[in-house]
Amino acid sequence: MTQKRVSLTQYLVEQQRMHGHIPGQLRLLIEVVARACKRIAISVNKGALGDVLGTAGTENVQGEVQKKLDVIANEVLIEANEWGGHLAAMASEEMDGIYVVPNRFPQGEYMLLFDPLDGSSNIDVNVSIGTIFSVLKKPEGHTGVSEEDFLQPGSQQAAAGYCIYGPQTTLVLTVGDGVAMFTLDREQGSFVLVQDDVRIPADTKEFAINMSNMRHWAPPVRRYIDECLAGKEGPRGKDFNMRWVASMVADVHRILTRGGIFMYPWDQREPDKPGKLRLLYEANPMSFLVEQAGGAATNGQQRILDVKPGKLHERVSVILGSKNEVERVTAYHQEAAR
Ligand code: AHM
Ligand code: MG
Repeated sequence: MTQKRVSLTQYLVEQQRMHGHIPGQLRLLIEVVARACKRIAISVNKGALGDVLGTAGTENVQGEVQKKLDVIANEVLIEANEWGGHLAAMASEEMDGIYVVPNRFPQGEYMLLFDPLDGSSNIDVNVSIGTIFSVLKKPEGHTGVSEEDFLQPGSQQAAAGYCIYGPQTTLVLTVGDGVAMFTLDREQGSFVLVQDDVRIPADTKEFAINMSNMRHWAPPVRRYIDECLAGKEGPRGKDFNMRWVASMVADVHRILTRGGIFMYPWDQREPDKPGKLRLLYEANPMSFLVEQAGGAATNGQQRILDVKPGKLHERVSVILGSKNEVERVTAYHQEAAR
């Protein structure tokens, strides 16, 4: 007997029916984001044949050179999402301010944030990249929408996820009731459920960090990595393995699949910045997914989902993944602070 296949649409309808916690507008939003990701996947796969590699010749608000695919993915997500009536506004790594849904379309109650193409440095070298997204509800009690409305802690997210463009194109989603993974069936053109209730093991022997920054790290991060590197003979009494893809989506995907710890901590190169990664559309959605899969995510001091953002493109130090390891690094930070 062939196994019954569950599409993303069916999954969402059944979740809504069973738990009633996916309102119609949110379901539409997720379906539209998934459709946009399919379009982005097509561009990614074409590569040089689609003339999508290389730089766009522009810079984003963070002073980073934009790749053609950064710009294309941003446009695809906006075009797909602006007319459905499910959104009030959008914000993106690639746009300075918020994008308010134009007056000619109805305004919805949700707000969408995204990093349209995460892992930009990997685009031209044919290594896994992805789209990260976070969904917030527009605060009630006032008409219109402003940047201020986006400055909610990650614990308020209604949904979050990413789509990884790797050997397979896989959409990973949480609506606050566990984590599910859907792989794109290209012949059918639909995302098919491949894993429900994803769990991250609490312990791990694998860490992910950009080791070339070691000399710039704060002492608690150095201490943790030194202990891992000391292996069986060191205080941890076991050997560790290292991975660093330089696409957060790929590193997080591995952690959701087999455990591990990912860190992009504060470092001395830019002491005034809390970290490299952005809170609202990188750290928050990934932290929501990781917590929903039984892992943990902190900035060394506190749970990332409890951080109250001060601005749209705020950065944050990120430590996430297998619970016991994240708690260990966080404890090292707390000890150092005392
Ligand atoms: P991007 O959103 O511009 O691609 O930058 C974020 C990426 C993350 O995906 C990844 O973890 C990190 O930057 C890699 O940084 P580095 O090149 O410093 O190792
Ligand atoms: Mg990114």
